[in-house]
Amino acid sequence: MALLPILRYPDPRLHTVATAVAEVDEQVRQLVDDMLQTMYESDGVGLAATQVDVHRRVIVMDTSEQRDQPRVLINPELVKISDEMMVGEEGCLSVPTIYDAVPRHARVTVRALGRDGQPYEFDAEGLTAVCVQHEMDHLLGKVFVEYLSPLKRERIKTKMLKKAREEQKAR
Ligand code: GNR
Ligand code: NI
Repeated sequence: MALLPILRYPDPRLHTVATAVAEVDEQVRQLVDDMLQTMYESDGVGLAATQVDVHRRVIVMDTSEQRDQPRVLINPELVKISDEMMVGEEGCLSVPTIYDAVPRHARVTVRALGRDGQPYEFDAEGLTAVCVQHEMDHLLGKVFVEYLSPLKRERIKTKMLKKAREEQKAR
């Protein structure tokens, strides 16, 4: 297992479109395990491979209270989405300290491959539905701040660059 460094917005690599996994082999299982460790260590509810600079369609999530229900989504697809939308406060490990409202489908049905390479489906609502949509956006190169106004996005960009400079100085 290994802790992986997480890319920070506005890193241009966050806008890379991930490609499908052809086969769930040992290398993919290693990536999944490293991503799970990184997600738990960072107290995130989800992590997309894009965020650790691996541009394959791989997501890990755990939206359980006890943080003991890891989910692995390889080549995820939304097979059903509700017309009903909801707006929740989102954050992102790639945009630390920033939280804002994003509209999402209230309910989704997801099909994906698990860590064992077998296809499975599940219905999600609430935080799990939000998280699936947030993570699938990452795989398309999209960060949640892109749903905000250009003015807010510019302010966030400036704040993140300043924060990165200060962290650099402190090292
Ligand atoms: O940890 C996370 N929390 C969160 C809260 C509300 C909506 C989405 C998320 S995902 C985020 C982890 C992350 O950045 N995943 O890409
Ligand atoms: Ni994120």
